[in-house]
Amino acid sequence: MTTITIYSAVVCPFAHRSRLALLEKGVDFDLVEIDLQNKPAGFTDISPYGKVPVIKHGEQRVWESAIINEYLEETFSEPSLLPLEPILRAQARIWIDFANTRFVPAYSSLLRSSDSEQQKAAAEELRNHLRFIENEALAKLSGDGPYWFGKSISLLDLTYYPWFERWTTLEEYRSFQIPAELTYLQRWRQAVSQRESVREIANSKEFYLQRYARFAPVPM
Ligand SMILES: N[C@@H](CCC(=O)N[C@@H](CS)C(=O)NCC(=O)O)C(=O)O
Repeated sequence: MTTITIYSAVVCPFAHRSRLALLEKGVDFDLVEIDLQNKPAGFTDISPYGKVPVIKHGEQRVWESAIINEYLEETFSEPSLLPLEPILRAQARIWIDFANTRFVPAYSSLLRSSDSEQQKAAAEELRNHLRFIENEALAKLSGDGPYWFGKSISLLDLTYYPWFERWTTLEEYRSFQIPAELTYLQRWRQAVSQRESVREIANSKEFYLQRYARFAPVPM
């Protein structure tokens, strides 16, 4: 069987998404850890944008974490990580897009900005995004189960969780907590953190605090 190789960096939340998808699918894969500060010569032959994650599957390459995860979903159909109904698949893609275009940029801007006004604006935006996820996604889609789509884990959970594993960096460097009243979100985070796949590759709070300190400048 053609094996998959994933080029990853342990610090990278995007690569984390695709490693989780591989683990949830139970696919055999080889992991190549890339030092992003000192990329191997010729890395762009593998990863045209020079970023992780990228996967090699036989002669083929796929990059961009959300696209990789959909490729894995289509290539390894069991266990399925997307709902079957077209409207729910559309919902899944809407929320994956929300992660990439709104949630992650607000998160990064809060952590990375050195300007206290920008941080304030990013914190407000991120808080609104969390409320929106609580009310428009989890409250409506998760029903009786703890995951995004209820009782079964899906690509949605894997798409967002890496940023929640790193939340300690926002708590420590930006005093930004997930509001306690967002109870669906708290339940979701707890349930995903207990998945075998998640636990298998989880890193400690100390690890993230140490590795992310340089991305979190002190406000000017
Ligand atoms: N949109 C990309 C983002 C990937 C990304 O930004 N990866 C970062 C690490 S978290 C990277 O490889 N940075 C190296 C660089 O830009 O030189 C995805 O979803 O895969």
